[in-house]
Amino acid sequence: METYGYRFSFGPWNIHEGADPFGPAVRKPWSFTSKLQVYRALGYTAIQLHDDDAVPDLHDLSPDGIVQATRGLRHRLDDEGLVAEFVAPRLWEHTSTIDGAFTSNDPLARAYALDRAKKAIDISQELQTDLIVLWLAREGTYLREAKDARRAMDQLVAAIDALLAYNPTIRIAIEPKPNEPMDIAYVPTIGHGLALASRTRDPARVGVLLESAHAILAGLDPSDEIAFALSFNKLWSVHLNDQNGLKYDQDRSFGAVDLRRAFNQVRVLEASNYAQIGMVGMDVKALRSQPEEVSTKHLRNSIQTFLRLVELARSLDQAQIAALIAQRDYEELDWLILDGLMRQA
Ligand code: XUL
Ligand code: MN
Repeated sequence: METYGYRFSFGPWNIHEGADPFGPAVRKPWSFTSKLQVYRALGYTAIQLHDDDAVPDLHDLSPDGIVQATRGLRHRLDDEGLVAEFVAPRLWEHTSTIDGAFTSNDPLARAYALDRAKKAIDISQELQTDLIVLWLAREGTYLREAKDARRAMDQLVAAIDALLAYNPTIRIAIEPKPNEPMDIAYVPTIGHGLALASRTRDPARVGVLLESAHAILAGLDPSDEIAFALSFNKLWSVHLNDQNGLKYDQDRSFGAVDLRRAFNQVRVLEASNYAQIGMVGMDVKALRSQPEEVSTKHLRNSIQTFLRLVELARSLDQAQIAALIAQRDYEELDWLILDGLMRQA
């Protein structure tokens, strides 16, 4: 497969059983091993991992036990020809983090979150990746008056500082999301992520991961969010996918809802040579209706759409576009893009 220099990744949670808040799983679970076995065939060379994707029983293991278990995983990744892109502490499922992790009102919960994030860093070191992703899932409120939003920012900075101090080489990418599971999240956009980064002890080691659906849920255009992060040299990963309006987080295949919006994300990544900067993660989920034996097609579709849009971006006549912009003939430019998208179809 010609990938034009791009490297693609996804996480084991992107092959899933179809459970939603209103109904149970509808597909048989795949073993972790069987997931690893489909990566290369689908065109993916890297895996994204939560800490407990890497070491499922991390709560029961000593620090040494975690290192041993991670080493075993690294051999399995080597065998499949895969590298780890990042490790993300899963700070939203444990009972300790019901009311938040780093911003919980309970000091014991905050200590749990910090300890767990340090374990994720230990795992990342064994997997030979320096990237830690923080999706601050429960850092926000259901009820405004229940927390102090200003204090929450200080708590987030203190937590990130503690992680940066724990390991002098890791980089932390914040993945913003405006809502879900919380009603209102404290770090909803790339701008918030970067502002937070600037307050830490080592801003050069704190960047962002942009997820298309999260930007759309915030009412923003994902390609502008990507460009904003790129302009600060802070786009360290992406979760490309798609989203039909301001609904629940859908994680649709990349480009499935709005092909032009997808094209613009690719166009902006292309213009900054992102292939040399980071990997292209696909945070996509199969529709619940999809039968089990064909439940990885969303991963195939996302990569194919991305690559077709790279071809379109590279085929456009930049001199012609510059001339149309100079003439302010944006209708003709509109047609050039629409025509290109329809030809790709
Ligand atoms: C949540 C989300 C997660 C993170 C991984 O909406 O996008 O998949 O990306 O923890
Ligand atoms: Mn994501």
